[in-house]
Amino acid sequence: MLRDDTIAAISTALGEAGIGIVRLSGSESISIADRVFKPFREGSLKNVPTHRVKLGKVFDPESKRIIDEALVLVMRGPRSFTGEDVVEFQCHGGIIVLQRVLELLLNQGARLAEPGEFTKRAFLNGRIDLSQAEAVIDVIRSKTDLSLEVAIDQLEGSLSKRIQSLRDELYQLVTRIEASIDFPEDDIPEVEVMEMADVISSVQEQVIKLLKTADDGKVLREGIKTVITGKPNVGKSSLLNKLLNENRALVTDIPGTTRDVIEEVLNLQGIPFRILDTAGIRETGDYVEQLGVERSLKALDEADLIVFLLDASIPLSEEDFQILEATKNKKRIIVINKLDLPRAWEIKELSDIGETRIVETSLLSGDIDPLIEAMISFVSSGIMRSRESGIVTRTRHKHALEQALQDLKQALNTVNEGYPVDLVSIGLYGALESLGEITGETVRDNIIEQIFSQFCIGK
Ligand SMILES: Nc1nc2c(ncn2[C@@H]2O[C@H](COP(=O)(O)OP(=O)(O)OP(=O)(O)O)[C@@H](O)[C@H]2O)c(=O)[nH]1
Ligand SMILES: [Mg+2]
Repeated sequence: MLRDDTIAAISTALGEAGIGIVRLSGSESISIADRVFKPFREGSLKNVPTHRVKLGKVFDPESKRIIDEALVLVMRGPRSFTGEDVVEFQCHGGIIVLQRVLELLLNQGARLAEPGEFTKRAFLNGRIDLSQAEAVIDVIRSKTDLSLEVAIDQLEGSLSKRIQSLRDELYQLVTRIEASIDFPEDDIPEVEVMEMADVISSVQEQVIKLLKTADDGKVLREGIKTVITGKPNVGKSSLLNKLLNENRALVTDIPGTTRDVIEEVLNLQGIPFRILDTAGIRETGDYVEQLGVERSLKALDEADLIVFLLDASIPLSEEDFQILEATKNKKRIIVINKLDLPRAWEIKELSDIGETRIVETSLLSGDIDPLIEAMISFVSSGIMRSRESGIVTRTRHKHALEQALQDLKQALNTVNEGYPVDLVSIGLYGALESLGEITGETVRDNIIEQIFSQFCIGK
């Protein structure tokens, strides 16, 4: 694909709004923009200094019809987001207006941008590295203040800097090893075995430290998948509604009310919880309900946290024990509900629940603060810790760090076993390459394609 052609896209969300932005990037940006724009005051976009705004009319050069009034912002490369000449049209925020302006630019020779292509160019032109490009998506998709904070941190280069400094340490070591191999007669002292081992284990420790943050990082980026489960009619949908403080899901006294999975995001002290209300689990002859139950079971399987509801007012049943068994290896909180009604069983009848937290409440008349507290304590301590030391949020980064760790272990082994130093450098090169995948120095093209395809058009 050509990299110096000029791309265009609508960069704001499509819908009615005060303003909407159409963006151009590439060597022809300014001349293309100039052909469809007439400033109210004299002059043309071609001689506008960089980072200046002009107010004027956007018009169709063929029909001479005016399409909109707009503010046009010119940012000349390399001092722009993409590193190329960029022009932004700040138009009125209507769908048709923006589409007409975009069409004009395409007619004048721009090409419609692919999803994420602006950010991709920023990466390819060295304005940001790959982990920063990924952070751009994370900023856009942040679900809570805390997720945003971590994403901005990464965009500012916190992860890149840490990875870069680890790579620097390894590079220096490799260079010295190679020098001692290449020029033995030049009297460069062989790198001391102890010193090599020190450097490698220090890098190794830092990689381990980063890896430890990965689970919390994933939570902040993707949210904690929290599945509300239990047999029919125990109050699952009532709980969802109470957590959200709105009547999101249907609640009736008919068992089997919820058929499909309902998902909503809930922000608890900055931690995003993706709450899933599911169909009550039971054997059923109803085909549609059966499909719902299958979805519930699948959700249980993928859950990070399970909130398992039991009805205190009716005796425990076979279904309750089956769900108890099915969730025993998962992180879970048991909620005993309907305590406003006479109690039909006692907690001790729930044999073998291990460490599971139990919360007792009435969703009809009680409060759910103890449950919320249990949900937060399930995650927050780790997250608070890792905020201080930078944080790994992506599975891709986690895998690269794990690979680097393997290579470092191997390198350390060869040192300790007294193998020739050139064998040590093989492990070090492996680690360098794995770490470089995070920042994008050594990453394969298909991975880059895959990363940018997750973006929306116009970003
Ligand atoms: N008395 C009493 N009734 C409750 C309580 N919580 C929920 N209910 C009632 O129990 C019935 C079932 O509530 P839902 O929230 O629909 O139960 P569910 O688990 O989602 O049921 P399914 O979707 O059928 O699996 C409704 O009539 C609720 O009003 C409670 O704490 N006390
Ligand atoms: Mg329900």
